[in-house]
Amino acid sequence: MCDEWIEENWAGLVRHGLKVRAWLHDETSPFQRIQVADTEPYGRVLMLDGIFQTSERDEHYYHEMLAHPALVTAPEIARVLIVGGGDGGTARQVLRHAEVRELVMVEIDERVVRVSQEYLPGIASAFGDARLELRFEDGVRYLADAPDGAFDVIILDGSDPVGPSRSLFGAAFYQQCARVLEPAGVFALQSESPNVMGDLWREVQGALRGVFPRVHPYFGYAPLYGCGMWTWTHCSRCVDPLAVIERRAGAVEHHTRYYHRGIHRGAFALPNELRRGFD
Ligand code: SPD
Repeated sequence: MCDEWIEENWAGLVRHGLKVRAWLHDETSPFQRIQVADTEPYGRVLMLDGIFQTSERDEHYYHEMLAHPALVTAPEIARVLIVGGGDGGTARQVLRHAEVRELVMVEIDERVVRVSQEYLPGIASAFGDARLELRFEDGVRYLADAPDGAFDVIILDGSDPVGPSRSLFGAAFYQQCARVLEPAGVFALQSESPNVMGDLWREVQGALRGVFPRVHPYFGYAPLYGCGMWTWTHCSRCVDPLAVIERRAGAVEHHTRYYHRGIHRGAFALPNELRRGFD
């Protein structure tokens, strides 16, 4: 048994450590450092540039909450785009929906996908799905070149604003997402935690509100990210995030470990200290 810890240090403010059973992988790709460790509490864990991304034991909280609220509320879900998401967990959830006919996933770093396939095969299990087109390129450039209204749903699954994810934060990028989204579509993104990262959280919400008429943050767990409480945000021109398409939600609930319609409704109830700015 090795007596080591893998630790995330968030902006010099929070340290979150996991007891390591074994180190499995460590490389530096052209974009970032990629590490995988087998840990006591969460099984295998993927870390990018020192930031925890996903783990075998808690990935479902994050990936199910990122994917399904958008996919059970958007009027159409035939054409879906994921920006980021190299571990494959979000793609796996999106592809649970039979109505998805085409999923384009744009990940800048091919090594994240390959390392995930090797060490996290349960999370990276959907890469063989015939509906998936995997592109290794910069999401910012991909969106800049994409035609207006090309996707029914766009999902942004990036890291914190460090390394290659930095350009996926801010009004300029959200504006491109809005343009490439079908007018009645839904854009969903991971939007950090109001705990500890309060300034970043408010910045992201403010930028989204400058671009989309409807912006609804929602809450859940992401134990691996140290702050416990995590948020995602449902953005659109006109879609009510509580108007769930029952048929779709009912079908996906057979597969999910965390997400269901009750969780969906509760997640959009904002804590008092945050909801005031959203009235
Ligand atoms: N604090 C880390 C946030 C990382 C969010 N994205 C994780 C990618 C999982 N597919």
